[in-house]
Amino acid sequence: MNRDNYNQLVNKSHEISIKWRSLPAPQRGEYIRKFGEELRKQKVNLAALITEEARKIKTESLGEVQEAIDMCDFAVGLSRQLYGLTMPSERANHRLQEIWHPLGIVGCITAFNFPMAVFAWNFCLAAVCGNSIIWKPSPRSNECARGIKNAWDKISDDFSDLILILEGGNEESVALCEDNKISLISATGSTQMGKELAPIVSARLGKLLLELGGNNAAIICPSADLDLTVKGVVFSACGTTGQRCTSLRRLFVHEEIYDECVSRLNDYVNNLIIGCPSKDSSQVGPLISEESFNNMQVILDSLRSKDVEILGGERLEIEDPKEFYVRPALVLVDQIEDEMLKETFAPILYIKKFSDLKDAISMQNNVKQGLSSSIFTNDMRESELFLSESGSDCGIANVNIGTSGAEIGGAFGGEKDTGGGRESGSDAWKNYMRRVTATINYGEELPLAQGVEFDET
Ligand code: UN1
Repeated sequence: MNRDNYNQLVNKSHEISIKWRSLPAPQRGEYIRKFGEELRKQKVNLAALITEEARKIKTESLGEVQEAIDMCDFAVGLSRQLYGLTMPSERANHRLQEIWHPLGIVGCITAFNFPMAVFAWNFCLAAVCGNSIIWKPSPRSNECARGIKNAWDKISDDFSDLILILEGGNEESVALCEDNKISLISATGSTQMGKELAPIVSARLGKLLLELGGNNAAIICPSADLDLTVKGVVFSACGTTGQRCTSLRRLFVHEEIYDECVSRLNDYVNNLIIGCPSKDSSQVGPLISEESFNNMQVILDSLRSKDVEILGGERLEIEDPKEFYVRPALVLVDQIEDEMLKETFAPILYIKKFSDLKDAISMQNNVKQGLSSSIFTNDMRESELFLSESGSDCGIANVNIGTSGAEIGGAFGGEKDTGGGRESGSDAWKNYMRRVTATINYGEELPLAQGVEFDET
């Protein structure tokens, strides 16, 4: 990495952040509104870049650009809602107030699988909150990053530098993490990546927002509507070729409906149209790389060596021989296997029978990660238990929908090895600001808090 270039980039980002933060927030929102309009105009072309680089099927690529547009709309509204609380003071003629200010520069590290939406989660909030952003995209997503930057440059007048891209790999990520001038590091990727980067940021007491690995589970109860359940499960497990952090990896099915569920899931998976992601008909595209394919096969081989039953999982030699198409694997386990406890970024779905819902919830929670979870049931007692403090320990808990495909309006993220961060909707904007608690005395006396006396003698 060229240090001079890096320093110049950070200086530019700092300079623009000073100009940008002095604009009233609703004016910042106006820029984001225009950015959203530009993304709408370019939606089809931007989606084509995602399909090109991330190999996502068309409808999912369009959905990802839509997610970025939705974030813009959300942030425009937010630009008039960066509220601070006013609290009653214990002292006469005093007022306590919270004021929110921008942080400065946000460093944003994103992964290959959501090359635009996750950036939009971060940028839209960071920008309305008054920050500039330096974006280190995945080395596999540089064209997507450039596409987004071009859209911003078209509408941003003098504020083009609000988005600066730092292309590269681990070295560039580490440089951002080490740099005191980067107030917040928001990083999306594997748990391993998070564990490497977090100590660097923490050593300088920098702020961190982590969205790391998941090992998401769903529970199917006897009362579930199996038509919607099967569709929800297959989309979550096989959609995006199992390469979402929210992808479904583990399924617990009640014994009463186990055989029927497995047979219907297997039929659905066998009928999936697996093929070139730019074809309208394709439902599942290839894996991102040979390495991903090999990782998947290592896990399946290890299960086979223990005589675990696997349906599918093989490579499909269709169309371009350089692409790695696979049939999603359904792995029927009698007991919890070690392989199930890891996140393999590929379409492998472990299926296990249960008889007691509490056991299913405990198996679901008994992994290091804590991102997303679902229950399929029409029994209110079961769904409420799942959502209660004794239920799912994840940041996302769904009823009668799969684990993936969250809307932007809610806070997105998870617990434990998932990193604890919350991005996107709700009050995630607070991560991108610093809070000032102001106590204002508008009286003529100086009473001290807690009744402390300090009188002249
Ligand atoms: C990710 O895979 O890093 O909920 C993000 C979802 C998408 C975002 C996934 N909206 O599946």
